[in-house]
Amino acid sequence: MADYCKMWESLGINLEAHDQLLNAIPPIYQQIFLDQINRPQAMSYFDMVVMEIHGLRIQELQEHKAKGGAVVGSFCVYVPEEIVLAAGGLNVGLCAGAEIGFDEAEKILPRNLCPLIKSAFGFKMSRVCPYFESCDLIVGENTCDGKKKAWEIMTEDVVPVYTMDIPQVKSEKGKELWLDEVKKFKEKMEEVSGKKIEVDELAKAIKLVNDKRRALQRLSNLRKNKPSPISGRDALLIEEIAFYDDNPRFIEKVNVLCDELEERIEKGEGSKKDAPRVMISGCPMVIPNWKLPFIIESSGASLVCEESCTGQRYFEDLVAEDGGSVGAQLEAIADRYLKIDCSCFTPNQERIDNIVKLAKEFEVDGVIYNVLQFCDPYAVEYRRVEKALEKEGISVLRIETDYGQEDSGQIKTRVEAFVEMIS
Ligand code: BJ8
Repeated sequence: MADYCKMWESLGINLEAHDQLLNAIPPIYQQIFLDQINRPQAMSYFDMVVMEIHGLRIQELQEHKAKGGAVVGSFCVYVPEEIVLAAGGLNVGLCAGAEIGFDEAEKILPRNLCPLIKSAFGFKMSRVCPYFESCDLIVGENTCDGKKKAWEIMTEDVVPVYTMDIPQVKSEKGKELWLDEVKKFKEKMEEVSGKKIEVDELAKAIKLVNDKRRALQRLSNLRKNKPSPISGRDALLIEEIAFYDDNPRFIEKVNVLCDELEERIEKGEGSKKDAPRVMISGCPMVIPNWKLPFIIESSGASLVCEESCTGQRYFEDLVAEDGGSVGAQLEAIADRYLKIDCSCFTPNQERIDNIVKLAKEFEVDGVIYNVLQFCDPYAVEYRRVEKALEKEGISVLRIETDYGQEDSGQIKTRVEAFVEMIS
């Protein structure tokens, strides 16, 4: 990696702690990703992105800022990136998937809190995330209770957060509220960027983000083949990278990969033909939280789909591209985003139906339901998911875990037994 120390220093990064973080990734990455046999060659681009995770992309963000562009950090797929782009900004996902800085975070947050939230605080408070330090605006959202209260604390004690109010019910009133929030967010982005959002810029941004989602849909659809031409952990990695990579380059590289995967399908290459097919459903898995996918695949299953915000929920719906005015485009954006079936909504029958639909489409033999510790919405919704899958004769295993490795052995034992049962 090039020497980025000066850049990190200028961002106020704690270099010592940051070195520890960066040194921890290569051995894990080697074991989980690089040691796989017969990987698609086009994965080399995504390997480079991970190796340069705090280097090249951060440099690009600084160059963008030097030209007057804003960088916006967010924690949820509900934040409309089209609006950020149309204001000349770049959006980066700030969710964090490691236990870094938990000691710091636990000074102001309860210990018994979802690790995703604690990790976001930990990365900021221990000054090890150059994405966080590059942001001109941090956008939170009122989704689960943990997050909505955490943004209050973050604003008071750490860094100001602009919070979007997400309705809890998809009623007519809920839709109105959400459209209003989308309009307010447009105004906020105009204020941050000093640039008025015009119809042409917004149309381009909608098309660009749709193209990114189309590329991810293409990748996802190829995994319906038997055998899947790509491992689940590689596909998940790409879904994670979608949250911060340069959009045009990412789209091109995903499509190059898909071309290669189509050739592999013709040759019958991919995961073991007789491996049971598994879908993960539930909480997001953000870099570098690869624990569960790795356990599933090293237990002999083929992971073929992620019903998650780092997965289908991020790319399955597109924004209509035919809006002829900013008002119509904002409505189209609001419509598309309100289709996201996060478990924070009630009622949430769409998600239950979608899980069953995906399980059938991907012809899975079983579903592994992934709950991050202390995540009430996904933990409680499990009951309805389990009943719906059982009705269809699809087996499901619920795993509740955090970002630590202490429970890996126990999870592996349970996953192995499940994989054997569905084989
Ligand atoms: S749209 S899933 S990205 S809120 S895991 S912090 S729900 S306690 S991340 Fe999410 Fe948006 Fe919903 Fe998706 Fe809370 Fe659960 Fe933690 Fe979560």
